[in-house]
Amino acid sequence: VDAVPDIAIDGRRTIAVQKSLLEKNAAVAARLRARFRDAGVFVVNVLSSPGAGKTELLGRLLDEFGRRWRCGVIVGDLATDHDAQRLRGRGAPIVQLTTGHLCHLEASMIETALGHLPAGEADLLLIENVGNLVCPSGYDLGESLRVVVASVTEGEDKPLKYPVMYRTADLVLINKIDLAAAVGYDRARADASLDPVAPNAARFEVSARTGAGLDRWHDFLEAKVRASRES
Ligand SMILES: Nc1nc2c(ncn2[C@@H]2O[C@H](COP(=O)(O)OP(=O)(O)OP(=O)(O)O)[C@@H](O)[C@H]2O)c(=O)[nH]1
Ligand SMILES: [Mg+2]
Repeated sequence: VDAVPDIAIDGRRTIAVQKSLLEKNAAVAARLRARFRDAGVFVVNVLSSPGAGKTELLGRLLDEFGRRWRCGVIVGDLATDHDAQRLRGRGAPIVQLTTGHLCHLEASMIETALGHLPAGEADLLLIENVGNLVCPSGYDLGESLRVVVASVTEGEDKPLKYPVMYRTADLVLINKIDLAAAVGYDRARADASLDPVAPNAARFEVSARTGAGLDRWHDFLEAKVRASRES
């Protein structure tokens, strides 16, 4: 997790509190990471702006893996259980976290949510974070893989405008590629925005709607899960 830079707003400095919150979160995340490692659980934290397609992509993933792997899903939203309802019946238990005013998930919430998943750990735990390109980036959830979903309808410059989020990504899924022509998506400009902030993150173009590109993403994930089991 990146250290939060010291920022003066109207001459006041509030960052010390943020730092201590992040330190507390990091300690819980470290505990979670050890627990997941001991239990052999591979954990994916999925982040994006609202509506980029996190739930749709997770639904597709469950359709592929839900009956082959023991999956569990934790979804976070400010309000409603809409995402949990969409994901139910696809081969995995779902826990919906509603955060009220909080714009991100924290490691302690994941610890609590684990108590609501069936006994015996999963092979693959999927976490859908609250839709937000800013707040969730600083909060480690003990994950093995951090996936940022960028949809083509958001504008190609978003990685440059929200660099902290993209800097933490292990993988960027460029979703809604079926709409690329309709919105005049400029691939070269998108790459030029991603290159400075996420040079080492894998990038796949996908469409959760049509299924285009999903095989590559699913194969990538399967290889990661298998590699983590062998290590
Ligand atoms: N055309 C198209 N629409 C998509 C695609 N993926 C998702 N959508 C649509 O985009 C809308 C938002 O998708 P969600 O899966 O709810 O997005 P989300 O990131 O989970 O949204 P929040 O949880 O609210 O942050 C829905 O109407 C989806 O059907 C895609 O690949 N192509
Ligand atoms: Mg969602």
